[in-house]
Amino acid sequence: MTRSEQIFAEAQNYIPGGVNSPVRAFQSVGSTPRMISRADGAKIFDIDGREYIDYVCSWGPMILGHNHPAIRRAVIEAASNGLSFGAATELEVQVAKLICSMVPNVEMIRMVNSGTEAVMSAVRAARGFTGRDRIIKFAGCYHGHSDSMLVKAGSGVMTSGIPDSAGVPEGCAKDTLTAVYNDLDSVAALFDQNKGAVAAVIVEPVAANMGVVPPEPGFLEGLRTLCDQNGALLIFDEVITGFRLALGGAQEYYGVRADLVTYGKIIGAGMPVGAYGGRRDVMSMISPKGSVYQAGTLSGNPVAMAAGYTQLKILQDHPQIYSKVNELGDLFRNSMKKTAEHTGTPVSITGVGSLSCVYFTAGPVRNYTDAKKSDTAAFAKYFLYMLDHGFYFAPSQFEAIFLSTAHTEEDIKATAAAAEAFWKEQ
Ligand code: HOZ
Repeated sequence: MTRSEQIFAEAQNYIPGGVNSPVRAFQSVGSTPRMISRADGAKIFDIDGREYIDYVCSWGPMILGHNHPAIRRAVIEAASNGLSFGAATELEVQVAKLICSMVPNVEMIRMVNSGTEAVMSAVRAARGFTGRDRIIKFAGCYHGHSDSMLVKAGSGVMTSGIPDSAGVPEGCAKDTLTAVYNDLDSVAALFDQNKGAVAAVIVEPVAANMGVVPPEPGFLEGLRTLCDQNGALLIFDEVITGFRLALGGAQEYYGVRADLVTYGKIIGAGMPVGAYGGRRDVMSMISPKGSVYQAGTLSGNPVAMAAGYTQLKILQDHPQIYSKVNELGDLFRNSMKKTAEHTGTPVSITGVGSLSCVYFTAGPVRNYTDAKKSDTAAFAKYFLYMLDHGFYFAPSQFEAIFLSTAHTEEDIKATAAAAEAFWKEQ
C-alpha cells in the first residue's frame, strides 16, 4: 500500500468520501487520490515521492504555474502583517480598481470567498434589480453548489451521475430553468414560456465543467440579444475563463458584453477568493449601498488580496502571457489530434486558448447530451495510464485540461507521446 492509499483509507473515517470536494475522489476512474505534498511550476508532487506534469492547475487559477516567486513573496509579506482583520483595507480597493480597469463592463466589484458565493450573490443581485425570480441556466454548466444552481449541473454532479442533488428544496429548483448550450431556440422558448419572469441568463461563456465546449459563433451574441429583448440580465460565469482567455476574460475574447460577471479562485491566484461585478446600477443594489444583502468576514482577506493583486499585475504588465498560453493550448490540441489520428482512436479534442478536453467519443460535442456520449470507462483507463506515467489530469471526463506559462512544449510533446504509446496498445 502506498502512503497515499493509507492516508486515504484513514480519511474515509473522518471526511465524507475521504475528500473535501467530490471531484478529488478518483471514484469515477476507479482509483484513489494521490496525496499531494507540494507543487512548483508545471509540476505537482505526491507524498510517495512521485512527480507529475499538472494539467489541473488547482482547477484553473495557476495561470503562471505553481508557487510563483513574486506571489509567494507577496503572501509571506501580507501574512506577516496579520491574517485577517474583518475590516476595510487599502489593498482591496486597489484590487477592485485594477479589475475594473481590466475588464470591460465591470464598473464595480464585490469580493467574496469562492465562485459558489459569487454566483449565489450575483443571482440575488439580478433578482433584486429586476424584481423577477426565474433564472435560465444551461444543462452541463456548473456554477458552484448553491441550491438554485444544482439543477442539471456539470462538474462533479455530472461525473457522479447524480441528476440533481438531494437536499435542494423544490421551491429553490423551480425557479431555475434549463436550456441547451449552443441552442438559442431553447433559450427563446424559455423566455416565451416565462414572460416577464426571468431575472437573468447565467452561462459559462466557454462551458468548462462538462469537458470543454466552446460557444459556437453567434451563441453568446444571441444570448445578449435575447436578454435585451426580454429585460433580463446576462451573467457570465468567468470562474474558469476570467483572466485566462484574455485579461478581460470571455467578454474581451468574444466581444460580448455581460451585465454581471462572476469570478473565483483566479482572483486570489489560488487563494480562497471569489468576486462578482458588473454594471454600476446593478451593483449599486448591493448592501450597504442598496437593499440586496450580502456579507462576509473573510471577503477581501488581506493575504488573498496580496496574492491576487500580484498575479493580476503580472498579467497586466506582460500581455504576451496570453499569446504564450494560447499557443501552448493550440499545440496541445494539435499534438493530441495527430496522436489520435495515428492510432485511429475515436476521440474528439475540443478547447479554446489554454483550456482543452479529450472526449472519448467521435463527437462533435456541442452540448451536455453530446458530452454524455463519452465512453467514461475508456477515459478512466487512459487517465490511469497517464497518471502512472507522470501526467496528472483531472480524474473525470467532464473537467477541463488547464495549461500555464510554466508548461513547456517539451511537456506537451511528452504528454502526446505517452498518449500515443497507450493508444497503440489498445
Ligand atoms: N468545480 C470546479 C471544477 N470544475 C472546482 C473543483 C471542485 O469542485 O472541487
